Amino acid sequence: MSALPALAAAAFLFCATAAGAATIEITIDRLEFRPATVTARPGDTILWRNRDVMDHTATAKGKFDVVIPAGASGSAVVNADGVVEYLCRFHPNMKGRIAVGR
Ligand SMILES: [Cu+2]
Repeated sequence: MSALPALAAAAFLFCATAAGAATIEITIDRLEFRPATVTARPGDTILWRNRDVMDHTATAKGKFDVVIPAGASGSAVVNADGVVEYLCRFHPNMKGRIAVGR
């Protein structure tokens, strides 16, 4: 998807300017987000690595919609406090949760 380089660039710029922001990695393996629940701070980047042979998404309505191609990765920055529930649009049984707090 053409949005991925832009996202990666945005993430890079953010990391270069925001001291203390972290990157939280989530692996997608056999139709599961692992770990399914993570905690983050506002400004952190969530990085999904897809080990499956099929594409997935990480989609939270109104927040982010990241396509993660087979064997590749994708990322999104979480900004607001609160719990973000997301799923894969292609496999709605795949669910994850990001608890964002300070
Ligand atoms: Cu999927």
